[in-house]
Amino acid sequence: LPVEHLPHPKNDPDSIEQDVLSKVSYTIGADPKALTTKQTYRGLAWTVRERLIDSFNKTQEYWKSKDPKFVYYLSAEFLMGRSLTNAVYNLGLEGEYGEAIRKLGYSLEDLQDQEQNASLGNGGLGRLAACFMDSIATTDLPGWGYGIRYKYGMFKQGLDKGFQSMAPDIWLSAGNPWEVYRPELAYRIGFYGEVKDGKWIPAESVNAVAYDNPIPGFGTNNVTNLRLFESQPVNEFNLDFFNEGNFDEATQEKRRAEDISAVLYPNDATDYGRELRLKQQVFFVSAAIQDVIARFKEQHSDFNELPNKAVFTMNDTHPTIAVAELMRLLIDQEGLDWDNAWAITTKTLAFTNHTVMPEALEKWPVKVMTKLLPRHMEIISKIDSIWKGSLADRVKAQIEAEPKAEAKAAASEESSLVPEDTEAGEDPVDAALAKYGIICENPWEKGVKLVNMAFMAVIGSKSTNGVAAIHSDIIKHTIFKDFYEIYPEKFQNKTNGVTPRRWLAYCNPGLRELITKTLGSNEWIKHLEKLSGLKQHAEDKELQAQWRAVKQENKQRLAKYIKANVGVDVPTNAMFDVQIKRIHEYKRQHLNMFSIINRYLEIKAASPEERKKFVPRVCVFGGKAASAYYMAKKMIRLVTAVGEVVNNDQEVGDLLKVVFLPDYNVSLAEVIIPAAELSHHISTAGTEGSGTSNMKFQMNGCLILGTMDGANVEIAQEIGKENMFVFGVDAEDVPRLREERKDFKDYDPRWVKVMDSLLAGQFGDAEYFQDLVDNVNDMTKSNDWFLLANDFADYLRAQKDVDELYKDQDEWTRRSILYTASSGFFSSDRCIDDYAREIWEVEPVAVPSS
Ligand code: 26V
Repeated sequence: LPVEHLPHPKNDPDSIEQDVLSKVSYTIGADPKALTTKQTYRGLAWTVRERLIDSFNKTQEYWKSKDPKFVYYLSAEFLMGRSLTNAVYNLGLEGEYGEAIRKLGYSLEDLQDQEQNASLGNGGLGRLAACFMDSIATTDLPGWGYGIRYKYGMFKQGLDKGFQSMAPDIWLSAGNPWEVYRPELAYRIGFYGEVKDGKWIPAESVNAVAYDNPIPGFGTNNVTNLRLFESQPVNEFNLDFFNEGNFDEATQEKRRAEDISAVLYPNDATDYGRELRLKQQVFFVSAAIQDVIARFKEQHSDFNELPNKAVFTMNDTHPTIAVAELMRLLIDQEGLDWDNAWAITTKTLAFTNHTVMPEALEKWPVKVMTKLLPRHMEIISKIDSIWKGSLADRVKAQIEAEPKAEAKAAASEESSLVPEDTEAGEDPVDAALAKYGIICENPWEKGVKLVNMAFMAVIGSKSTNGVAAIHSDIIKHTIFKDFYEIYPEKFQNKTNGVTPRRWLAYCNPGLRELITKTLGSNEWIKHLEKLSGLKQHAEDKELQAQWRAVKQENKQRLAKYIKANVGVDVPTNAMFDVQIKRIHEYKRQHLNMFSIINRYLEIKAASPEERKKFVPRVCVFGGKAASAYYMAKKMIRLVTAVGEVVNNDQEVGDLLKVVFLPDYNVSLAEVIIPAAELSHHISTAGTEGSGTSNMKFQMNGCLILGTMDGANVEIAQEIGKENMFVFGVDAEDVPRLREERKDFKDYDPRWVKVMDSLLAGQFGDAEYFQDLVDNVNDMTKSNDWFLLANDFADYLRAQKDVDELYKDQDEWTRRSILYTASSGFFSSDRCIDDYAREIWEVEPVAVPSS
């Protein structure tokens, strides 16, 4: 076949323009003489798609010829956001496309707003996966992502009289030019049924069908792949049922199958344990592993080679069924024996933990697992009994080695396998097994057994890592203590990073140009450590003035967005103070709100003369609350309720504005972050895995007000702690402070005033806010688990430091430049390189220019 004569797309502006008109006519089916903005976007996107596919094909072909080791990133979430701008810039075609679009009468900005966000994730974990895809492509690593093509992504959030409202995210309604459907690539996934003579006969099956999403790297020819699976019925339609007049049953199999990839679980909080969610997990994990094995077998026959050709990263507990699934496929399908399969599995899988919050560590009821996945449950039981045997032996050996020590005394030792909370008289072996068994009893429901997925992942993989230095340290000594003692070499840290393309170069064009001009080149976009060259210019008044001008322009853009979306006029000479993230008690948006209420009360109490001394602030919030998370929803209402009062108070005027921007998502973050001057990362120390927006704000020269938690600790190291606004208790003091309670009336008088104002109904419905107040005060209830009352006074002290510094704009700007200059370490390119060298053992393979 004369494939060499296939025309490749041409990249000069005229050809692109022609191409867009052709796509608009023949792919979109629109009239090129009367185009809407939306149609133009769609036609344009199709032209970009062709250019992506062109490089994608070359990359995959080249990799196949080289047969390198690949990393496979298994993640239930990929929060990709929009693709157009990112693709055009990463392909290096911004000039050509810019001109072509101008000729069509538009700007890239007009068109990019037409694109729906791909919101296939909840928050930090999903966005991290998306940043990793960008860095894997950019650093030329042979690596693919695997996940689920949810029909409905993260819900759309609205405000209804100040309360969160929810609507489905119908993101595919206008088609999706960024994916390539592969109907011929389908894997069978089984559920239920029974195991007979060691063979599993599923009672229900679906097809996992592939969609490839090409991921372009920046400054490279490489275009890699995010392969997402859709669940389809094996039998589309049952004609027999139909002929009997039973239409519902005729389509039942189809509906049941489609349910699996229908919705992203919006539960960034509790509510685990649903059978459909376990189905989703095994669905995409099994499809991914089958796919990798199929490609492996095209070129190899000896499975002992698999660990040299493939490594899977399990992104949190969601894909950890991979341990049992890989074992099952190797044993039942490929005929390997247990020991051989186990050796391969534990060299091929790696596990990343993203949170220590116990509610988020998935534990599946043995009953659910046995019913849905009987063969997997057999395998898990065997893994569990082998592990328990070895743990018991080690505990016994440890006790025998210290014959005089009582079990209880031994338990208090730092290096004991016996849990610290072992009761007197309890058998220390039983205590260790009960705490660290893969299968263990539900502490809240006697007799109900659970599978601890995180424990299985640690046992079944070659490495376990946390996502920031402090977090990796905490998991070694808390949730995974015994595992760490037995396998210290398995534990690593990989501090998160974010892609500087999307989160600086593309979302903040003004700053991009200024940085490039100052450094004399744009190499920093691919080598972010080069930003450190800005340090020597931090005191340059000329640069400071230009730096401020860029920020001012970005603030104006955000002010316009605020006016258009929530109708509030905000003063752009005020400090833009931002907290955007999922709404959670541990992230403490309410602590921020209490300080805002305090500020409001202080302004109200001040004389007109004193009022002049206040630094005006615009406080911006954004974030979604999980539907079942009662307290998080109240926290949203607290923001809007205070906003309603403050924003309409003539006495306060432009000194304080409080806005909640609904439907926080990736593209909204791209508008907010470049405009922010102060951002809040104020979780109770020890609770936030890493945080990644802190890095995005830092890159964009936004100062940070934060606790010594997650990656804040390392950000403080990079910029110098004295340049960050740090407050609050340290992680190691948290357990003690949680025990040592005092009555809230004994706390700072400003705290008491804030609580009183809420309970007096100064911000509306006092009754509604009662349990929010109780939650951080009432000694008989939650006991202020996240230590808001405790940290409040120090938080106000830090807020005061912020105000003082803002009055000195030169010093503020110097720090802002320093933040950007010190952000090189937090590039996801650095993070991916660390993973590649220290965990994955995968090397770059760059596609040569043809
Ligand atoms: C968190 C929580 C918190 C308490 C209620 C139950 C619950 C359920 C799920 C989660 C999220 C767990 C996974 C996650 O998104 N972790 C985030 O991962 C980011 C990327 O590593 C990291 O920056 C965030 O700190 C971490 O929360």
